[in-house]
Amino acid sequence: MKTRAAVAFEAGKPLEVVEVDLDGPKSGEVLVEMKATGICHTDEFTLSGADPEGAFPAILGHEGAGIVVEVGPDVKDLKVGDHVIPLYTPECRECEYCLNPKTNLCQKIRTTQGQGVMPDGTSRFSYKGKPILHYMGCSTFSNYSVLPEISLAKVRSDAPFDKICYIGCGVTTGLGAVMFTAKVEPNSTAVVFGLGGIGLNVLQGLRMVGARQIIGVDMNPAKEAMARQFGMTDFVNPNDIKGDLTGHLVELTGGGADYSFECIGNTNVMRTALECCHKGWGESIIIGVAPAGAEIATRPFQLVTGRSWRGSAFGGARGRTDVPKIVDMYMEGRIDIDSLITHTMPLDDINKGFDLMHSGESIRSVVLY
Ligand code: NAD
Ligand code: AHE
Ligand code: ZN
Ligand code: ZN
Repeated sequence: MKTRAAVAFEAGKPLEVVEVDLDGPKSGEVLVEMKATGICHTDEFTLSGADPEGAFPAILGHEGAGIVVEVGPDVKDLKVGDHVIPLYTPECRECEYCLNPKTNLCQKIRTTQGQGVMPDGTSRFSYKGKPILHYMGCSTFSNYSVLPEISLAKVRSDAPFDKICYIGCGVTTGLGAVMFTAKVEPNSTAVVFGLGGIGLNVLQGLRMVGARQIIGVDMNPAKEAMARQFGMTDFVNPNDIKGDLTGHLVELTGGGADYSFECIGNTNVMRTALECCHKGWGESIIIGVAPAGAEIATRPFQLVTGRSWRGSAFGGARGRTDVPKIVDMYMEGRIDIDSLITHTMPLDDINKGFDLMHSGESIRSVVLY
């Protein structure tokens, strides 16, 4: 079939909306009509050329929601008409990783997914007879996309696509980092670095679990108002701090934070995030994705004295199990997604979504098909 898609032909160039060819689903695969997709900072990261796994031409996008329109042979748990959210972290429920409760990082198809192809090693997309690569197993910047069944969470059919697409990455990453990765206890103190599409969801996760002090750090003062609406109790703009930011945060938390979350992808900030944690027990969670070649540093003494450094991918969530529950949380009014979707646009204007991210004007832009 033909489908309209925003294609990343080259790193650092705007996307081009063209009609591409899409082959039907093979064994274990599903054809999805995408109804909406968010634009995450990670799409921008890959498009910029900073992603070691970035390969072109490709159809980016990993924060979608849509409807199953065709199932391939051997598909067990999905049928035509099901509403689904694509999962860049699949859940096969049988690999060594899925069977270990310590991780959500299903590895069943990770190698081929990272190469931009389906599990059989080929792409379903092509343009003018040449293959176009998939991205993060999702390619939600295409009106129609083919995904493995294990990369789709079935969700309730009364949830609005234009809001729940954000659960495909940002919402789950932020809430999950608090609930699944850090398992933050009530009455904790926390510092959140970067109050964008991820950090604001960390804030609402912290409020939900009953953290008592929630400090937000961002260089953009325009982020303060929205962050307060999402549970931030104190705002720190590093540019306003004379002297050492780490020391300031340690003082503000009365000795160091119980938890910190880095939601930027800046390795210098990652160091501050670790070192502002409380001696003896403070945990720092890295969420931000740093460019190829970047490395983190600290004095090992920081770890020897009881701080720990951890990372979180997709908030530690197991997609097919946890994503439908997060959709329920939204439908029950327990989390706010609507306020975070600051801009919507048709596919033809997708590059405006990237411009709004660069200028810091948007939290989330959502493309409506
Ligand atoms: P965003 O652009 O919406 O937000 C980033 C925020 O950081 C902005 O508000 C910006 O003003 C602020 N900022 C930038 N530099 C700063 C600095 N030095 N000090 C303080 N604030 C600073 O991005 P996002 O969509 O929220 O994504 C954040 C990061 O999380 C990205 O690196 C993205 O790739 C990553 N991410 C990771 C996962 C995961 O599973 N680990 C999932 C989604 C996104
Ligand atoms: N491809 C990059 C790493 C990118 C990365 O860390 N991705 C996160 C999700 S970001 C979503 O917005 C992730 O899930 N990582 C785990 C994984 O298996 O990719 C690189 O550095 O090579
Ligand atoms: Zn993302
Ligand atoms: Zn698995």
